[in-house]
Amino acid sequence: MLRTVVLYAFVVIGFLFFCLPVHAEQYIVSDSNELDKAVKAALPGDTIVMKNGTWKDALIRLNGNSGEPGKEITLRAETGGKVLLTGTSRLRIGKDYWVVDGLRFQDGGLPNTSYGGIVEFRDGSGKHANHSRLTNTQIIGYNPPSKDTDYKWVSLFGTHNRVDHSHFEGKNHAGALLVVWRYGDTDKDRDYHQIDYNYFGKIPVFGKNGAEAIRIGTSEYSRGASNTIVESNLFEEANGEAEIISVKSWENIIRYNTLRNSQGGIVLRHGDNSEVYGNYILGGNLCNTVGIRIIGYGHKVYNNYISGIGCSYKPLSAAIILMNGDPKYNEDPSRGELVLHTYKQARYAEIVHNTLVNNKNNVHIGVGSEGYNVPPDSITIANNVIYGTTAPLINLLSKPTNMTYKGNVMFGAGLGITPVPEGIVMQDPAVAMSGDGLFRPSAASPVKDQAQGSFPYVDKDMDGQSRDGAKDVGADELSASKPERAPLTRGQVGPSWLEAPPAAAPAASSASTAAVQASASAASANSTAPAAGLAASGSPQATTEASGGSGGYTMYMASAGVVLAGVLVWGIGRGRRRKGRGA
Ligand SMILES: [Ca+2]
Ligand SMILES: [Ca+2]
Repeated sequence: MLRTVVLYAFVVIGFLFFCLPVHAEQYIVSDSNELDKAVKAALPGDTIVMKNGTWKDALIRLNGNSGEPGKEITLRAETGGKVLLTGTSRLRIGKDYWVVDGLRFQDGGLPNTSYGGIVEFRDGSGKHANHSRLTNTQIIGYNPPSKDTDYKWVSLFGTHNRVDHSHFEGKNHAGALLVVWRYGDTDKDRDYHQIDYNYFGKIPVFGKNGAEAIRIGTSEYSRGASNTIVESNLFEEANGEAEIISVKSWENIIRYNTLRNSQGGIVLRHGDNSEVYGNYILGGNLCNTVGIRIIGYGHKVYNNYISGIGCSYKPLSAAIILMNGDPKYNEDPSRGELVLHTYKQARYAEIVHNTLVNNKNNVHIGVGSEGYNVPPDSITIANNVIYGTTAPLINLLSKPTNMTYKGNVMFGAGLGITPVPEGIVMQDPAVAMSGDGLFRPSAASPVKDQAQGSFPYVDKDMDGQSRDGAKDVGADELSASKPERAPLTRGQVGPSWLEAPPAAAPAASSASTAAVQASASAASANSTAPAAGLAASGSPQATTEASGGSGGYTMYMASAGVVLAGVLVWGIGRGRRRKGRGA
């Protein structure tokens, strides 16, 4: 009887105990010493709060415990944007399941390469972070004294890390801004990083290679999959060099990004089987702007809207560029020494359902330096709308082999291929500028329902609207359903604490018959809330977290649990003894 009562009490109180919110400690720190102590002490679910103010020359090393799935350890600013990291301050995330939230790097820069980069997802060589996250953070003009000093602003190591809702502006020196580092090409070397809802802005022309906004891999490890996703980022005046996003590995996804007035493009430089879709590339008629440049095998390029590319004829400034291969390229060790740094042949790409409108240069096929004479092969160009006034719409700089054209509608200038191949119809697509500044087909457009062939992965359009049974040619499906996305504005990306400048009004609208799609979606992008104000406390000691109940109460419940466990053990022991006596 007593045992039953004890067990019943245990079940009831134990149930209450486990229903309580998970207790988490909060450490409030005001200098680097306190921060280091808190890092050592923090356990899964805990939060370290950096007090508002200026932190000069701080080296933040997150090298204590790892968090756990759903119980990450968070390092955050007391108030988003109010923790100012200056001088040579930098951050090393060296453990798994950490979240860094709300920091601001400004009024600083690293004097030379011995400092490493600004943010690294590792704490020293080989000590990589996994499943960790940098969010809501800003790095502004954190430049070295000499523009030739090469360091990265964010280096991703490990796997499954995320950089999101952050703001990067004003990088003027050598070195890609954000890099995914790879060390092998096997299945174990897949990265699975996510880079999303960030702002990349005001990167001045650097004048040579090595000033990409994002680079995924290197030629050395370009024969394996990274599986990195770059999505919903906004690039404005990211003019560093010809490659804004440089893909140098297999199986990456580049989608839903907006590139605006940026003198470069999305470049599939190395590796195979990447997908580039649903991007808005708006070149503003600037010189050296690029849409998507393709090298390697098996890429899918679809639902992209590309406009305003180029100012005059340049082979390397066009909406879509298919490069020639270098005959010296060799990725097969059985055929001799590896030569990976040069150009692989472009093969098997599917370039479908894109809309190219008002570009100076549209499609360039077979671009390459002297001696790069392996032309694109087995490329499919299908269901694209090209509307432009500069001839030729397709410029064959080398003669490709085994081209497939299907269902394309092109108009406005000479095609550049005679006779016009089957699969290209020279016909006015009847596009007009819509209220959102994008050229869209009218309801009476001949592109409606006229797509050819089966491309099952194109099940949505550039707006995120479903394709109907008879797909429209181009990136846009005429649809009455609510669009999921539109070209990104600054208010949709970057830190939640950062006030976006007022969005520029879209270009003056001309008469449009596609008004049904004019309303741009304003899907809220920011998923992280700004750090709430905290009670002032200079102590690095653990304080209690508002959502976790009082520490005293937690302590009481923990004690109660221990007592109950003791009672249970006692009860079970009695039961065993009874059984023993009866045997
Ligand atoms: Ca349709
Ligand atoms: Ca649509």
